[in-house]
Amino acid sequence: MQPEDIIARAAEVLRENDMGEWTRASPTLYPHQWSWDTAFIAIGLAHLDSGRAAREILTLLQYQWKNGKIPHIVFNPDAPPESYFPGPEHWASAADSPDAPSGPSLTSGLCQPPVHAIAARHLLTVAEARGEGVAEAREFLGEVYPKLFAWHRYLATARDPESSGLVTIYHPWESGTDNSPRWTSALERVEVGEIPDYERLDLDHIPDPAERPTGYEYDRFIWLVEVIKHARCDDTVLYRTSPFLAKDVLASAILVRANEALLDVTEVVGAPEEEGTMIRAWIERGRKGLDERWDPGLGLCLDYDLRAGEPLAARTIAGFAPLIAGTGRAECLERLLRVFESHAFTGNPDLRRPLPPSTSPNDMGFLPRNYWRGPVWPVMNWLFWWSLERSGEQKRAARLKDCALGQLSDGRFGEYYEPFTGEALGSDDQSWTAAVALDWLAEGEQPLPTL
Ligand code: 2M8
Repeated sequence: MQPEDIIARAAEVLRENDMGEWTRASPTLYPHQWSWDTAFIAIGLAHLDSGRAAREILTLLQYQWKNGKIPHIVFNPDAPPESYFPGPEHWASAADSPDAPSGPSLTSGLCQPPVHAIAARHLLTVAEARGEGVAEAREFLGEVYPKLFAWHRYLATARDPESSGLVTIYHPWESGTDNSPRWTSALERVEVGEIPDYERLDLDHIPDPAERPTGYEYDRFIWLVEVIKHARCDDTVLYRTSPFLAKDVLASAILVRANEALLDVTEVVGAPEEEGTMIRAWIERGRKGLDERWDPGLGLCLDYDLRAGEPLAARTIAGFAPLIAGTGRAECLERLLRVFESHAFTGNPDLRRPLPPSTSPNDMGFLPRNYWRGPVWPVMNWLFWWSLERSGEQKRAARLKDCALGQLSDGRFGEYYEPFTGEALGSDDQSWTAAVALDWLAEGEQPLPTL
């Protein structure tokens, strides 16, 4: 496929998944609105229709919880019954939380990595570059700023009562990298209580169950949902009771960058000076927190299990968190780049393309076809490309982008890809895959379609 065909197909995928004011994450496997998918989708949509991109984010924010939390799923009331588990019925009791948005129960009680401010800021960058819609983009930022500020404050307080600079999660789904070996030992320590009978509806939408998490993992996922519902999603209670309590370095790194984006927004919207001061402090604290989780032996940054009181050793893409955060320590960045390009990651000679596998082939938990345990994720390629550009690594960023686009020239817009063969896995026509392809290609010579 040539770039113009990739653009046309990517726009078609987003059109097919367009539900009016929001976009489903994929046609059948994920018929609802997901939090961090929304942010990436808006980054792509910005090139096709800036107003629609803004509405994508605004729709999600309508369901923001009173404490600032942006829920990880907003359920589509029109999704076919039995299309996704756990669906809205399963989360219904989360609506009992005093922090839940009023109205019918339409959200989960979890959250996901905070890419939203990066996406919101991106809308203005795209408008400025195109010389079109700048006033509307500024107006949009004025509307979302207080909501994004409340979201980041929630993460900096309720999700970090230790003021460590690192975000605490109660469930692997909150990390977005659900069954990654990052969480294996913490999940092993979870003793599963009584869980309702459930059916794995996800397995109906993919050709091979080996591409999805195992039953062992799902039992733990579902048990943790029970624990969270039982605590009425109360952060203070969960700090006491959740058997899974971990500091997530990837979400924390994204938060550092999102805070930088939010700081830019404070200038655009003329936010109170003390809010800018708070955001600056969060950025500094985040970088320091990541520094403290650096493992010199592995040359990676490690998550931390608060329950066990120990680091969670695994070689996964999350280990490159300081690269994403743009950490101040030069020697750490150099070492990270060496590890990134070593046999353990993109330098593995057996890879179809030098793209980062979600888990290193040298990690014990590596499985090349299984979800976050090995496959390459286009959306993560985008995050690394974007981070490398911001770290002044233009050449490396360009190489990564070319290889990532080469992978997408199969036109399938896979959710993830087998790293050795390049086969598309999981869902086809995944919205965030199409969105990042559009963002990569939008600056080229090719004319862009409208949505
Ligand atoms: C995957 O997660 C959902 C649960 O949230 C699932 O497997 O059912 C993850 O890849 C997550 O990061 C992503 O946001 C979601 C939708 O694309 O799918």
